[in-house]
Amino acid sequence: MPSYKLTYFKHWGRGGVLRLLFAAGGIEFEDVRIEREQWPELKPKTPMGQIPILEVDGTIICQRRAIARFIAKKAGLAGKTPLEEARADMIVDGMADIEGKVVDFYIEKDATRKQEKIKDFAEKTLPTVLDSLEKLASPGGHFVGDALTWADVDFFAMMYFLKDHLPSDPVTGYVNLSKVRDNVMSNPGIADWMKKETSQ
Ligand SMILES: N[C@@H](CCC(=O)N[C@@H](CS)C(=O)NCC(=O)O)C(=O)O
Repeated sequence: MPSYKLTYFKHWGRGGVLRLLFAAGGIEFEDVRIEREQWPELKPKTPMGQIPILEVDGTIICQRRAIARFIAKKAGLAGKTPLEEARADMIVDGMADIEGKVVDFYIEKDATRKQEKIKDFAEKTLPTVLDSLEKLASPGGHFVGDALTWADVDFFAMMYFLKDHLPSDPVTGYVNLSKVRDNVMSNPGIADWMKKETSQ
């Protein structure tokens, strides 16, 4: 059994989905959550000067989606065929398209500008993506086939983050997407993990 050491900041951000994927697969890992003050010392030791990083038996990989795809494969959540894998990638890459705007409002320091950016994101950017995703999700609540994949978990993780930063829950009113979220939450490993995460 390889050893896995995941390093990220304490908050949800780009690391939340990775922790969830380990939990969904019942895979043990070392969950290292660093303080901001520790970052300058660690940065030069990372492959691309960024976290999250995952150390697998001494080899370090970075880039959130590469790490997530790797864990998904280990957890049996990458899709059952090459076509299913491509479809899961498609959903994840579709959500990656809006990440730049999320980061943009998240790091905005000016309070007025921040609110303007959030409003624009919540009213224009996000609905366009969610309308597409609603059509891509099945009525049973999966993006790929009829079983949980990392695409569902990635969607859940993004919505979990956004719920805390937008004026209202972005998934309200989307029937299929609400089911995707419910399905992710009813995975036993994720349900346990979220209980721990929200009690911290
Ligand atoms: N494309 C990278 C982006 C990683 C990234 O920007 N990480 C941020 C934290 S969320 C970081 O390392 N910031 C500190 C820095 O760049 O010095 C990924 O998806 O992993």
